[in-house]
This record gives sequence, C-alpha cells and structure tokens, in this order.
Amino acid sequence: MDKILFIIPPSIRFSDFIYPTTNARLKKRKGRLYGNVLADMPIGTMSLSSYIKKHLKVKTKLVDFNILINKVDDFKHVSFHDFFEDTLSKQIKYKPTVICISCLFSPAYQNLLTIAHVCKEIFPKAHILAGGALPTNNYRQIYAQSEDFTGLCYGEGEKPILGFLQAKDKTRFLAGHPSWITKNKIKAGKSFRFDFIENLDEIPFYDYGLCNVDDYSLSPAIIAYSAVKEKARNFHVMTSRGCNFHCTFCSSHTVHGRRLRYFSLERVRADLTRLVKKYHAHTLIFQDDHFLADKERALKIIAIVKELKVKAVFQNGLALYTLTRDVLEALKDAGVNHLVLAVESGSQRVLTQLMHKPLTLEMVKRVASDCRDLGIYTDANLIIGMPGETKKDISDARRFLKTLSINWYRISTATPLVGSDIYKLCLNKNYIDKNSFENCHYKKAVITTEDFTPEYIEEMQYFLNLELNFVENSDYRLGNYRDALDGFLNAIKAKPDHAIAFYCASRCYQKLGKTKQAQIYRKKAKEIINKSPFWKNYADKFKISI
Ligand code: B12
Repeated sequence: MDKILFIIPPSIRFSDFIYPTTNARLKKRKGRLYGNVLADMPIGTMSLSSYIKKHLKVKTKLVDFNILINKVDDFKHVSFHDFFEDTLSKQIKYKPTVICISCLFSPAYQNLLTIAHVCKEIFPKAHILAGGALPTNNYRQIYAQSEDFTGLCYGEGEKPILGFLQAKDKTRFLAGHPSWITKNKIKAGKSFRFDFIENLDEIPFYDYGLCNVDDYSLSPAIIAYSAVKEKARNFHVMTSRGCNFHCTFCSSHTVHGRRLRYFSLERVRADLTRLVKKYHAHTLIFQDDHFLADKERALKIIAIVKELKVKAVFQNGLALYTLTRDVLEALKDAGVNHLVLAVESGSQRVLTQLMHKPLTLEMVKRVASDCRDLGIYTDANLIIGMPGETKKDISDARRFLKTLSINWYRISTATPLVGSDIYKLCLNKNYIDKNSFENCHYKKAVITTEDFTPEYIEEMQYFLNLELNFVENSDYRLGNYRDALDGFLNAIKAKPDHAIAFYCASRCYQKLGKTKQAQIYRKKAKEIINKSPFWKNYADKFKISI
C-alpha cells in the first residue's frame, strides 16, 4: 500500500520571513517580528487525497509548512533547509513511498527545490512529484536546477496522480501521459496537455481530515475581514473550476483552463450541509475563481447558505459586472455583510486596454452605492503599475476612486505572475528581470517601464492607501464617523506610530462629540509627525497642520 506524504512549502521566501518589510503584515512573537504567512486549507491537496482514496487503498498525510512556521513562537533555525530537514527527519514519523509537493505561489519557488532535495536525502526511495501553478509554468527552470523530481504535473492532478499510483511501470506511464512533465520529454521538445475531470462530482467530499481545523484559524485570509468576527472553524470550499475571463494579470487559467466546470447543486448542498452539521463550520470560505459565472446557480448556492444559517465569505473578489441588485440583495439576505470587490483600477483605459476586464466605471459606481445602500461593507482590490499604465492613468484613477462609497481599498502593485499575459509582455519588453518572478507577491513592485520605476509605484501604492483609506475616507466623507473610526483604530493597532491614522481618528472623535479623545489623538499625531521625517513628509503632502 502506498504511503503518500503531501507537502506544502512555505509561500514566503526565507529572507522575507526573517526580515519582513513594513508592508508585509508583521506578526509579533516573543517580541520578534516575522513575515506573516496566510494559510488557507489547501483545496487542491484535499481534493487529490480524496480522489486517490476513492480508487485505491492508500495512507495520506499532510505537512503544511505555512502552518508550521505560523505556529513557531521563536524561529531558531538558520535556514528553511535546516527547518525542513529537522521537521521531516525528526518530527514526522512517517515513511512515505510517494511525496507530493503542492506549489501554488511564486515566492515558494526556492522552498519547493529545497524540500525536494531534503526529501531525496531522507527518503531516497520515494518518488517525488510536484504540481500547482509553479511546476505547471516553471518546469524548465525547475528541471534545470533540480535532479530530485520523478515528475511535475501540468494543470490539475487528480487523474494524472491516480494513473501514476496505479501504474506498474511508472517510467513508461510518465512517458505516455500528456500531463506529466519529465526531463526527457522536455529534451524531446514535447508539449503538455491538461487531463481534467469534466464532472467535478467525480471528486468525493474533500479530505478535510488531512487538516487540523484549528490550525487554519491561525492566519487565514479572513483575518482581514472586519465583518467576520468569528475566525475559528472556517472551512474552505470551491464549487467550480476555471474562469472564462482574460484578465491579463491572472495566471489561474494555466492550471484550471478558461472553461468553467462545476460541482452539481446536489453535491454542493450535500457538502455544505456536511460541513455545517458534522464539522460544525461557522464560516464557509468560497474560493471559486468566478463564483457568479452562472448567476442562477450562484443564487441557489446563496439560498443553501441562508438555509444552513452559516456565514459565507467570497474571498477572491466577486466580478462586479455580475453583482446586479438582485444578487446583492440575495447575498445580504443570506447574511453576507462584507464583500471583496474586484475593482482593480479606477481608470477605464487601464481596465479595458491593459487589464482586458469587461468592466466599466459606471458599473463600479453602481455596485459600490448598492452595497452602501444595503449595508454591505466593501473592500476593493486595486492594482497599480500595470505595464503600459501612465502617471496620468494613475491620477485619473485617483480622481474617480475618491468619489466612490467603497469602505476600504487594498492596493497592490502589479505583479507579473508566471503564466499571466503581463509576464510575457514584461519579458518581451524587458520590463522585468527574468528571475524576478520569485518576488511576485503583490507587496513589492518589480516592473520598470518607460512611464515609471518600481520605486515610484511603491511610493504611489502607499500614498493611495493613505489618501483613499484615511485622508479621503468614504465613511468619514459620508458622515459614518463610527465606522471610519473603527478602520483608523485597526490601523493604529497594526502600526502604533501611524500618525495619519491618529489624526483621522481625532477628526472622528471630534465629530462624535468626544472632544477629550479627539485632543489625545491629535496630540499623539502631532508628536509622531514632529519626531518622524517619514510621517512629516506625508503630513506635508496632505497639508495636515496640527
Ligand atoms: C485560495 C487561493 C489563495 C488562498 C491561499 C490558498 C492556500 N492553499 O493556502 C489565499 C487567499 C491566502 C491566497 C493568497 C494569495 N494568492 Co491565491 N489563490 C487562491 C486560488 C483562488 C485558489 C487555490 C485553490 O484552492 N485552487 C483549487 C485547487 C483545486 O487547485 P490547486 O490548488 O491548484 O491544485 C490542483 C493543481 O494545481 C494540481 N496540484 C497541486 N498540487 C499538486 C501536487 C501534485 C503532486 C500533483 C500531481 C498535482 C498538484 O492538482 C490540484 C487538484 O486539481 C488560486 C487560483 C486558483 N483557482 O487556483 C489563487 C492563486 C494560487 N493565488 C495567487 C496569488 C498571486 C495570491 C496572492 C499573492 C495574491 C495577493 N494579492 O496577495 C496571495 C499570496 C498568498 C501567500 N503567498 O501568502 C496566484 C498564484 C500565482 C503565482 N504564480 O504566484 C493564483 C494562481 C491566482 C492568480 N491570480 O493567478 N490565494
């Protein structure tokens, strides 16, 4: 019987973990600061495990290094290599015959290679396989740098991995299967194809048993959702695969294709019910790339959520053109009071010509005001620094975004993900260094064009954050001083020297009639601005004089 060990590499580079930058969500442990890693339940791995178990008698185990590094209070290892070796040789009493590394994120690239190497030394007889967005797109580079892999999977892995496990002659099977990438096939100039499951119902209920549920409330992405107070017992679900849009910054289609495939509604009902009734889920976190692709189906799923009286979060940002008033009302009615909106840019030219999004600024305005009207809190995702974007585009976007009633903006720098259209464009135009893909985590700008430098984009990213979320905060503008204040106090919690947040909080206290508090916060803002050239610079830029 095969013993399979699933491994998720840390999705952060060692240097960023040990020496985190200020915008990389710092986390305090025993007084030290480490890079914070988001760790959601790994749906791909849980799906592979349940699919294999449906067909074969195997044992499976998961080591999710994101969870392990989040749990450590004081990281004593000198490198991730040392940490992987220690964990896999001493702490995990499991001798696998097949090791499956799942690597979705670009910054995990070196960790993938290191883990494979450590595994080869500790378990020399085991087959080492890998799949996910990185192996699918970077297989040439991986094989150029590593001798440790038996095979890399192109796209989704359920059918390829089952075939591999069933095969008596593994080498022959790998040679003949279109989704398995091997060194020999690359040398022979072969190309690779997806081997998808068309009817997703063939995949059994995900193997949630691989995960310790409590571990996944340590740092899931919903920590950032102010409207979801209960962060424990959240379960990640995905009711469809694929996305039919052509957003130039996305790489998801390289793994899942553009055609949508679905779980049937009966299956969705059965799985969600099981999660709520048997697993006591408080929150269901939908990870679908395009949940609203089929509106009727989406409305039925929302009705199931309502029936189950469970919280639902749509983490990936819902496509605005599908958020008609009736959909928003159904979401609100089902208890959804916080949405992430995939606005991406406030410039029509950037949206249409550079991002290829079928979205108009009128739609953005309408959805933002409908949400405000219905009492749904909105976070909008924005990307700045797309190849081709000009300084004028950024200032047009600013002007428009300041008129919206979005509660909070999450501003990222454009990142050329491997497999995305902008990656190819940036390489062709020499806008990026070919090895910079490992830095692609939306916190750091890496693109240089005729119009801007990465430094300019990072500066604008922070400036826009201060302008849209603080100085020109929509809740403040609309007289919701209590809500605005909550946002500013949260910012102070995360960054205790945030002079602009102190200043904005003082304005709210003043409006709320709490003059004493207003004075205290104003005084604090003044102290910080006088002490810190960093904050003095921003105070000057926003013409704040105290
Ligand atoms: C959920 C999700 C997250 C979760 C985390 C997921 C997790 N497990 O921890 C959260 C919300 C935290 C997240 C955050 C981010 N994400 Co994200 N995320 C996703 C999303 C939407 C779904 C992932 C998923 O569950 N897929 C469904 C399962 C079924 O697919 P899968 O995991 O790929 O697994 C299948 C195959 O890959 C393959 N496979 C996988 N492993 C293996 C192993 C073997 C051996 C084999 C044979 C096969 C195999 O088979 C699996 C089953 O079919 C994907 C897009 C997508 N649709 O995949 C983006 C995606 C992975 N994210 C992406 C990005 C960029 C980010 C962010 C940087 C975004 C940001 N603005 O900050 C952050 C950074 C996260 C971090 N490093 O800390 C990119 C990654 C591209 C890249 N090269 O880096 C993707 C591809 C989306 C995109 N825009 O292109 N993300």
